[in-house]
Amino acid sequence: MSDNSSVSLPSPSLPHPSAPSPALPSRRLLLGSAAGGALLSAASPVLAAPALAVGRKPAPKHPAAKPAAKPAAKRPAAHPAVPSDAQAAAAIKAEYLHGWNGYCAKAWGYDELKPLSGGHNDFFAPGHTFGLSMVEALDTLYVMGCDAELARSRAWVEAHLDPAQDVDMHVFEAVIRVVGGLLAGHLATRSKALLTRAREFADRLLPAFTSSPTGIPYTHVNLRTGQVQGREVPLAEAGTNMMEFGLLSRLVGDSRYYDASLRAYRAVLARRSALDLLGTTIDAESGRWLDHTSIAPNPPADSFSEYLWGGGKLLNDAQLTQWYRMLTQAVQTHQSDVRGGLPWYHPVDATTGARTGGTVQSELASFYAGLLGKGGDLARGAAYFRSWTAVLERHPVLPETIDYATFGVVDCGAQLRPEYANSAFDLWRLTGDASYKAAAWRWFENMRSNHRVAGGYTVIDDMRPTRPVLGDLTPGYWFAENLKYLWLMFSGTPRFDYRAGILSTEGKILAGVR
Ligand code: DMJ
Repeated sequence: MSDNSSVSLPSPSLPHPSAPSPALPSRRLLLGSAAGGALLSAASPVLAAPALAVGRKPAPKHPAAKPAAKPAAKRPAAHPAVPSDAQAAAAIKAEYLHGWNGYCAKAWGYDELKPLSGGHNDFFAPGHTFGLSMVEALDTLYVMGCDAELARSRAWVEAHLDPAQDVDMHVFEAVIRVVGGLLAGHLATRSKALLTRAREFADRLLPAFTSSPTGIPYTHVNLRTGQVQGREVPLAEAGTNMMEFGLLSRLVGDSRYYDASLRAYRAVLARRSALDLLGTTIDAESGRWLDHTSIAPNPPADSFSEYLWGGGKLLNDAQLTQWYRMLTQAVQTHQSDVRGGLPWYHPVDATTGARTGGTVQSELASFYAGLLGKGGDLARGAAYFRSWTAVLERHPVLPETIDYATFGVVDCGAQLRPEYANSAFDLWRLTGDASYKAAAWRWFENMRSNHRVAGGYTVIDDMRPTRPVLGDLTPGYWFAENLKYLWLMFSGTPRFDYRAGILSTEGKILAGVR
């Protein structure tokens, strides 16, 4: 993908909670604020990770205003010893609570924490809160046995979460984060109020689907008025709703949510090329492709096929599974690349199959290793996981985007993302292979060494310098995903059914919570 401009995402018509990567389009690249702040000790009560700021002054109260010198980024440890499961689980939980306590202390009731400045961030719209980090955290708190924290969050959500705010809501993010979070919270706690709230949200999101002539959802809908906007729809946003909407339909006995999701899938799949490939962006009103590039498994295509597999599994729907297999086969046939024995995926013109770009890959694509494994192709999944592990051998944390021909950094952010750990979890669950636990532990150590600050965990704006430039944000998904995958791998918690559990793209446990 030498010429990434060929796959650039059309600008959304509304202010977007995500910002485009300079190299690959990303609908979920959350921005931290300007650099600043000092990394503090990464010590944990159980496993003393090396302190990073020996002799350093504590972080100033508002470091964003005046970037502080930071200690050197921890280079990847050769292969750190993996502690016992019990020790690892305790360390993982301690770090989760470190982030959680930061949120509670400085951003309680708001969407997201800014752990350096002690401020907060409105994820969906300025001046509006959905208590996003709490919603994202509900089922993680449950499986970690943090019952007091869960009760407090549940009470806030039940009392204060308002699904009728005058907000132009980003439908994709609202479905995977809010509807999914509420459903997972309901399954974990049996709270009827959480299920009711999930349904209220879904009802207010539905006009994005039902008022679309094709059934492909508009990107935004006003929760209060039902007014829709955003007809240029990235592929993943057209399809990443089946797991939440299908489950909701089943739980409340109302097929409208499942039907809306299926109609959107049908509309997109009917427009696949003769090669069974899909483009990147589609017009919700005309059904025409606005960008013919097949960019999977990179964003913004990534979770479109993830939800065909997940929906098929969760809803026992053979049609969805069959679509997953068809699209996956096409991507393997037309987009596979191999460098140094490692598999990668390059973009092609969906109609002709001609290669349209060079060798750029988004970190977000690393989820695909686990998906390939779950979809039945363990060999390819394991090989793609090795590709990303090789990148981690080179860099202390995974950059947002790399050039897979050189492993060079293309986008130097590191947005505290969970995809590599997600794949480690999926592949470990499928195989029982301890090497995935070792890989996940190493990833955890690198995260703890590089993203931990006194106030919680934060994104990195530039991971290239030996003293990385920190951003100032704990993304909501950090509470849903990163440490949940690790916890489930090491804790052996009885609160999760390891055989039957099914998680959404946002790490929500939509089946198998006990
Ligand atoms: C999360 O919002 C979800 O995992 C999504 O599907 C892709 N990745 C982001 C975090 O990186």
